[in-house]
Amino acid sequence: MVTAQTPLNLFGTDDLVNAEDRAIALAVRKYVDDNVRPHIAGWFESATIPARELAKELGDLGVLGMHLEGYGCAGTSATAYGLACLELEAGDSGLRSLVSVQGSLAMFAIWRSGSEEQKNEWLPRMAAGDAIGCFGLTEPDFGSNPAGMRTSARRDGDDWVLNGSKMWITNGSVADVAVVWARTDDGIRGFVVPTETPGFSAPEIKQKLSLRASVTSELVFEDVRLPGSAMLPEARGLSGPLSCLNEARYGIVFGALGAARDCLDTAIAYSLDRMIFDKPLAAYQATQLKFADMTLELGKGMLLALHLGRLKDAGKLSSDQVSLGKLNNVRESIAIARECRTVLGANGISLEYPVLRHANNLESVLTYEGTSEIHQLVIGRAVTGQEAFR
Ligand code: TGC
Ligand code: FAD
Repeated sequence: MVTAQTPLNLFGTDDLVNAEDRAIALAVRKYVDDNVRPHIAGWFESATIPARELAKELGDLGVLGMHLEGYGCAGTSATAYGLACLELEAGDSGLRSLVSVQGSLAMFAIWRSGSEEQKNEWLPRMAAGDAIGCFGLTEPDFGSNPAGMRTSARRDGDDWVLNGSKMWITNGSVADVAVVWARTDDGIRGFVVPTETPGFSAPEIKQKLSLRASVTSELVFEDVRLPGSAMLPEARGLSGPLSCLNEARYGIVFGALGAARDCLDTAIAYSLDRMIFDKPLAAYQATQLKFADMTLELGKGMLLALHLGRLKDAGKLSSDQVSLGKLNNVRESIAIARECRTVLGANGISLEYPVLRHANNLESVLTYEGTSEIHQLVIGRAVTGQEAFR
């Protein structure tokens, strides 16, 4: 009998992370274990989350916009941010989504492209979790191809008037501020929209079978009048929103592995307890072959994530490289989650265990922030020089 070790311990990936980043990851893991795990199945089942309370707690934990500098943000390494995403998603993809959208999309857009006035008004409150943000890019008819967006902002004197709608927007109905991308006479521009502005509404999307512990909404703009100062001055064209997506996709490279790790840990523990034909399920070769293959994919994904983290910390990470990580790690994580579900048999379909919840969540993760096919096409373009999107 040998002493068992976890899949990631076998890979020794902890040794690739410095003490400071590891301590941050452990603090996030403890927060998730103490404050999320006891409630998550109930939140998922009822499709309700205490978003405001969670945002405040996550602000206190220091993970909102944690890799940004200044304006109340923690200014950690990119690797620490990735590891935090991993630990949050080990709890639930919905929790990581809340943090991704807040920090990597809404806050990052303002941090990178906003005026000093916009940064000072929103970033400290968002970092503290006192204000929630959302990011409106996708429209009902334009998801993978945001260049076709129809939402428009037209000048009226010094003001802007916004009309149109966005679809599938995380945090939409609970947000205090929406970063909205719209077509103008000057191309695609971003706008900082306080959600209390007349003409703004955000009906929640119901009946989701995935990311149930996350608020997803439509955004509707009916003659939403904004001051001239609402536009993000430094974001011009589609590269404005796409640059924000790189940040959130990077978090998902790590995050998805958290869900996979939780599934694999759960399945291994279950198989050790579950007696089948008079011996533990873990002691059958067919089971161990599954675990060996899943361990390899989890570990390889972690090595890729840490490599991309190092590149990002060195300021060298390209958007094509982010696509490598997003495609591989989400695709492998959902495969791991589904395989782990088989190990649990009928118990695998119950919310008593996290496995099918993670698998269902990963269906959204596979689709948002660029579908797998879009990332395949990005990688295809990188290695052939030929565009195949259109
Ligand atoms: P294309 O002509 O390639 O590019 C237009 C301009 O953008 C630049 N660019 C990028 N810049 C930064 N980062 C990137 N990743 C970039 N990709 C392209 C490009 O250089 C160009 O700049 P310029 O200055 O020359 O104008 O654009 P395209 O229309 O051909 O589209 C390319 C494509 C298909 C890759 C892009 O549209 C795409 O990524 N589509 C997927 C859309 C997507 O991912 N949507 C996500 C919405 S947000 C979300 O899902 C949040 S869920 C979060 C959660 O809950 O966790
Ligand atoms: P489509 O673009 O219609 O794609 C349908 C299928 O066609 C996919 O399989 C796709 O890969 C494939 N396809 C597309 N183009 C090609 C091509 N050129 N070649 C071959 N196949 C192709 N968006 C936001 O802006 N903000 C958010 O906060 C946000 N949160 C989300 C939360 C959830 C839970 C979900 C599910 C989505 C969220 N989204 C958000 C939207 C998400 O980004 C889009 O769903 C995604 O970009 C895909 O767009 P679509 O759903 O319109 O699919």
